[in-house]
Amino acid sequence: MTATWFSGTSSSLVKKHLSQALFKSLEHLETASGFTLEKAIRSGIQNPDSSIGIYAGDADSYQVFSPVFDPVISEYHNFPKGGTHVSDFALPDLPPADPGGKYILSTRIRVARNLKDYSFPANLTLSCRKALEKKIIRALGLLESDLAGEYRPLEDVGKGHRPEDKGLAFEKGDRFQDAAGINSDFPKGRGVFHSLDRKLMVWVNEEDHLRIMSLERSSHLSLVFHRLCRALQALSPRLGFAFDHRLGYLTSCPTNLGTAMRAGVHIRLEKLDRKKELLHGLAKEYHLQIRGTRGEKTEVEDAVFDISNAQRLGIGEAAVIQTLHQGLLAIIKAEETL
Ligand code: DAR
Repeated sequence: MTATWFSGTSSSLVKKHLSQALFKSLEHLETASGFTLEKAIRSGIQNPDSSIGIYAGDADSYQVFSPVFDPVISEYHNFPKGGTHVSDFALPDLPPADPGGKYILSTRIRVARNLKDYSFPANLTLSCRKALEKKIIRALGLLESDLAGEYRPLEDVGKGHRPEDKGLAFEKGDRFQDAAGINSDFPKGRGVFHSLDRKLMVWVNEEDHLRIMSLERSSHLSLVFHRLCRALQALSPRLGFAFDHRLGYLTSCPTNLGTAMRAGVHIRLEKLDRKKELLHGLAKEYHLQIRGTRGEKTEVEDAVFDISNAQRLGIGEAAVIQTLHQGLLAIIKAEETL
């Protein structure tokens, strides 16, 4: 299948940057956990409509297969060869972007994290996934104060025995993640943690080992961000996140490298909904991504947009939040002026 893929058509970045000769020069290599280039690109081979087409099976993948990953990363993130990533969580308090709650319905900031000493989700055996889940549950159980909460295995949440489980479960990954091996043994070894006020949520063993989310029904970006920082400060020493001085926090999909952070709001823009070119112009100016109401590859419903940061790599976390804040102020001003 791999041989025919090279002669076929695909819009993915990995197809653009991986020649058959380069593949042949790397196909015999294995990472520390036995991951191969063929496994890394199997999603892109099975889904020619992939935009990227490659996933990492462990932190080592980004070194061993760097002749493939690096050009994909440079093009996707507009990241210079030899570039480095510096984390910066020092965000000053910011005033709520929409104090009256006229436009912004909710704010959600999530980061992806993987543990450096474990294979990533595309390359996990069931026993490793379960051992990893146990390690993460122990760390989550030590969260204190407003971050303290409860872990629910996905196998239980999916059965719907408890009314309070409603809305907790995450879905099985899409066909791209399926082909990558990320969904293997679903829903075993997976689950959701939530603080008692549900303003902190953690998905365990979804596309990455952890998806840590701080969220609330307000436009108070810095309050949501500082809650996330407190959770990261508590979890990081106990779990040991995979981090690289060039690529930042290492993730399954190269699109999430760097901060591995998506910070966004659900915002109702009834006038800009009829002036989308103006909205997209502002998004471009403030490096924002506009998605449909239910996220990636969905439609806008009732003029509610999902607007978040587009930049991930080569920028600090504080700068991402400040740019998003300025962009939201500009968008709200435009909505009010129309
Ligand atoms: N669908 C895969 C990955 C796209 C980025 N989205 C993620 N990682 N959720 C593709 O290669 O198109």
